[in-house]
Amino acid sequence: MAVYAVSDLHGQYDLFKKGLEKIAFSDNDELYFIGDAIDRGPDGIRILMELKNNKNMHLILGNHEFMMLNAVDPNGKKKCNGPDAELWLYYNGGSKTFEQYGKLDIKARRSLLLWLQRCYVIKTIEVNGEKFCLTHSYYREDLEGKMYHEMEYDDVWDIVWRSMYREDYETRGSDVYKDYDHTFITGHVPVFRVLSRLGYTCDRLKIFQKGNFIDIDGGCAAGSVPRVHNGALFYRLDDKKVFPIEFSEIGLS
Ligand SMILES: [Mn+2]
Repeated sequence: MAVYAVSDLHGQYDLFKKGLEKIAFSDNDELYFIGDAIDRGPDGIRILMELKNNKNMHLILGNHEFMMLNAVDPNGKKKCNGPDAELWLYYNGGSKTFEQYGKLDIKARRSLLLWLQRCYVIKTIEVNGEKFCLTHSYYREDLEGKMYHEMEYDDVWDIVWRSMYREDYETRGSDVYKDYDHTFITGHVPVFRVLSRLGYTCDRLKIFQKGNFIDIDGGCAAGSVPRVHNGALFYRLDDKKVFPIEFSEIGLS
């Protein structure tokens, strides 16, 4: 039995399946998806449905699921007129997700929204005596272990949008991790972008680590781009082994 994490696949269902195959994921294993399963890529709703339908798969919310929850009709109607609708549909690749969401029947849409509302935003788990804090991006001690529906909009916003590696003023954060003894597993900012910000080039698909902060965002938001080392990064918490899956492995590159 092993515990895995993956994040930011942004609708790349084929990479998701390839990754599960590569790690030989079984009923005895656990998978934590650390946010941004949807948007930009082709099959986000399909990834969400698979996470929802498997007892040993768990979603920690990302800013894209957060936008979706605040964009679509809360009762499952095929409408998108919530406060984040424009931000989601036109600026963050949500239109593809909304189209697929609309193909579900109203019962399935309601059930999906209920499930999303019961997902955690920050969750700490213990593997081999080591504490791993799973969060899409930021951390606040007072918000640990809360489900989405138990939190205020602004508090969720802080966790899923803010980062010490974002460049825009609005979402820029500081190193909130260094005062804790957990190992933080996060996504949100693609590793190649973090590296370029720090003045390094990204020579292959890999995780980024600084002290107790780990970023496993393989950069699927960009889709398959020639000469960019992006794809999925499955991370096994038990022994810290990384399983990279490049777009070329599903016939794209
Ligand atoms: Mn994100």
